[in-house]
Amino acid sequence: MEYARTCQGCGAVLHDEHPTREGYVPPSVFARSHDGAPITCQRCFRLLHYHKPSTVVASSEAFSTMLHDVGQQSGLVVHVVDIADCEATWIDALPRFVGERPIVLVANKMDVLPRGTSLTRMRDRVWQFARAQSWRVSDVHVVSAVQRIGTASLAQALARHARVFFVGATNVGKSTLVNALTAGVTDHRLTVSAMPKTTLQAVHVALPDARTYVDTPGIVYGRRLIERVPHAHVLRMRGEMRPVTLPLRSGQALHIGDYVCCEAVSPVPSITCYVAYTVSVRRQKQRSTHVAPLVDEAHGGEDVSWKPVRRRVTMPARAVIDIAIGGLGWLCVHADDQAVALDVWTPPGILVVDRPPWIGGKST
Ligand SMILES: Nc1nc2c(ncn2[C@@H]2O[C@H](COP(=O)(O)OP(=O)(O)OP(=O)(O)O)[C@@H](O)[C@H]2O)c(=O)[nH]1
Ligand SMILES: [Mg+2]
Repeated sequence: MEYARTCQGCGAVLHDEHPTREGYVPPSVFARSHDGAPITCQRCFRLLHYHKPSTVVASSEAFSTMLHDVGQQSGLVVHVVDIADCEATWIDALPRFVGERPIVLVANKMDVLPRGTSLTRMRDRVWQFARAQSWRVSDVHVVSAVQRIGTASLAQALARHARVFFVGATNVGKSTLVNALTAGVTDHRLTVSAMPKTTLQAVHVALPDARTYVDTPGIVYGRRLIERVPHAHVLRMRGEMRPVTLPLRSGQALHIGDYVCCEAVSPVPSITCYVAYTVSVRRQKQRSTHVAPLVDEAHGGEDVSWKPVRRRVTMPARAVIDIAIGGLGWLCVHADDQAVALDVWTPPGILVVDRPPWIGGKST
C-alpha cells in the first residue's frame, strides 16, 4: 500500500512494502504514528543513528528536472557551495533554469578554513568567481551552518521572501543550513549526513510566518573525491584545514591522503596544502603507484583496478597559483625566479583547476 506522505528528513514518498526502496518505513512504525505526525524513513533513521552510507544512485536527469521545477516557481534561489570546494560544487547550469532572477550565493563550511582567514577576502573571492562566470548574483554570504556563524544575518536577508529554494551540489550542507536557519522556529528536522546523496526529494519546511524554505537534493557530479571514495575515507577528508608547506626537489612526490599525488617535474620552491588536518601529507623520493579503492557505483562495490590520471600544471617565474582538487581542498604553489612544472595525479574524473590564490599569495 502506498502512502501519500513523505519523509520529513529526505522527502522520499513513504511506503511499507519494499525495504530496499527509498522511503521505506516498517509497518509497525506506521501503525504507531498518528495522522499527520512527521515520520522519518528507515534510511534516514539509519543515516542519523548508525551513520550508514546511502545506497541511492542519483541521476543528473532527476536533478535537471528538479532545477526546472524550481525555475518554474516563484521564489528566491539560494545557491549553496562549499567554500573549500567552490569550483567543484558550482552548478554551472543554474542560471539557465533560473532565468533573469538574481541568485543569492551562500559559501558554507567557513569553519574548515584555517584560523585567521579573512572572511571579507573569501567573500570577495566568491564574488569574483561568480562574476567570471557572468552570473547575476544579488548577494554573497560566507557562513558556517554547523557553527551557526553568519546564519542570523542570512536569515534576516531571506526574511522578506515568501519562498526560498536552497540548491547546490550534494554534501555542501543545504539541509544543515536550513536546519540552522529554522532552529527554534519549527520542529522540522531535515536529515543530514556526512555521506553524499542524503536528501532525495524537495522538502518544504513551513515557517510560522507562512513562509517556506525548500531544501532540495544535491547533484552528484562525481568530480569530488568525497563522491567517489569509500565511507571511511570521506570521514577523513572533513575537518579544519591546517596548512602544511613544503618544497619539492625535481622528481619528488607529495602524497596527499590516499588518492592524490603531486610530482615535481622541476624544483617547486613551496607548496602549501590546504586540506583537512586528518588528511596525511607525505613527501617521498618518488611517486608510489599504490592506489586505494574507489566506490564502483555501477556494481555497488569497490574498484581497486583504476589508474590515476595526470594533469600537468605549469607556471611562470614568480607566479603564485592555487590548484583546487575536487573534494580535497587546494594547493597553493609559489614559483621563485624559475618557471615551475608539476604533475597532479588523481582518480579519473576528479576536477583539478588552477586559479588565483585564495589565501596564500598577494591579494588581487
Ligand atoms: N564543517 C562543516 N561541516 C558542515 C557544515 N554544514 C554542513 N556540514 C556537514 O556537511 C555534511 C553534509 O551536510 P548535509 O546538510 O547533509 O548536505 P546536503 O547539501 O544537504 O547534502 P545532500 O542532501 O546530499 O544534497 C554533513 O556531515 C554536515 O555535518 C558547516 O558549516 N561546517
Ligand atoms: Mg540534504
